[in-house]
Amino acid sequence: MAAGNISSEKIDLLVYGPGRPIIQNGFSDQFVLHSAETKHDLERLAGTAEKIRGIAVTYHTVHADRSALALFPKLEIVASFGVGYDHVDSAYAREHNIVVTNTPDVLTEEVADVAMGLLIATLREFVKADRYLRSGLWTTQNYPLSVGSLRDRKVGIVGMGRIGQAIGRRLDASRVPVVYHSRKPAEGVSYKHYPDLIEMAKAVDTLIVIVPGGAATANLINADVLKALGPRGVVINVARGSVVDEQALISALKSGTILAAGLDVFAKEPAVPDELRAMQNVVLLPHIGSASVVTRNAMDQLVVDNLKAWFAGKPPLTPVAETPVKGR
Ligand code: NAP
Ligand code: 8YV
Repeated sequence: MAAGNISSEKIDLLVYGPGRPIIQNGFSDQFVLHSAETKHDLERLAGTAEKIRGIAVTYHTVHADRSALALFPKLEIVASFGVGYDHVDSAYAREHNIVVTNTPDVLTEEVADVAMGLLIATLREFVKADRYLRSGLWTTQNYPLSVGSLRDRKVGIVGMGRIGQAIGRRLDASRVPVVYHSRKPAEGVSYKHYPDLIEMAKAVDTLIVIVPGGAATANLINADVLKALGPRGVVINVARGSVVDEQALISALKSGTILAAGLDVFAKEPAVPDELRAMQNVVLLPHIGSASVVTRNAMDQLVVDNLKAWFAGKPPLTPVAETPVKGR
């Protein structure tokens, strides 16, 4: 990767995706900011594209794929908002000496809170119970006992990285036994590691999915995994919709192959299949894992800080594994 420009020359940046005030207001007048909300808008940039040296990708539904990145011959850095960057072509970036950064750590505890909340809401039927109260039914009869409970569960976490470990800490505090699946054992983690996901699914009754999206994890949670999980099975997905075979999940929920699911992410966001929306044994959230003001502000600021560091000739703060920065 070439060193960033530290002269007084203006630096052209592109904000690609929805506008985010902390990012848009985060730069001095040494920078010239351009914007494109969608991939279609990139075509409008015409001559400007040739000047762009840094891009802030501000949402995971905006695709910074090969054809998009190829429009920017002088591109040095793509600073992506969010820890997951499956929507950014990091292989293209690596081939073209472009550094990619993401926003790890600042959202870890927030997302783990949502995973834990979603698990409890799914097991103890919070959303259904809320609807019951609002409809006035409580005045005639107490809400039925929930079939699900955290008390008799064993959880298999799929992905034992930063967020997986933070979820594990919450389950430890709730005295719920934890095991995990990942390709290799996680350093410093004492839970039992299952290199084979089906074996783990057979050994537990609850899966919490928190791996990256992308080709390597596409449909990782498939019909065989759901069958192995069994009729008490609960799936919580806070990773990416692509990680769970959505049709297989719908079938498993309908047939009683598994008991219930709590989903923060979907295959084709913001579209959610009608079949899921009609089910009573699911809790559905609109991808809100990190979506609090405090955490989103911290993520925005990390996007800004990565770009500023790079153009001050310093190493970026949080480069992704595919584009490590050497010798800055
Ligand atoms: P991380 O620290 O990089 O952890 C990723 C974990 O997944 C590691 O344990 C890794 O272990 C495992 N993994 C990766 N590829 C795998 C594969 N093919 N099969 C099995 N395990 C695999 O990432 P993180 O910070 O915890 O974030 C995880 C993901 O959560 C993000 O990439 C993002 O997609 C999602 N997320 C969602 C929200 C939300 O709003 N719902 C918010 C934040 C993050 P190995 O490499 O050993 O396999
Ligand atoms: C964000 C996320 O909502 O960090 C991630 O990987 O999924 C969420 O925190 C999303 O990335 C916003 O683009």
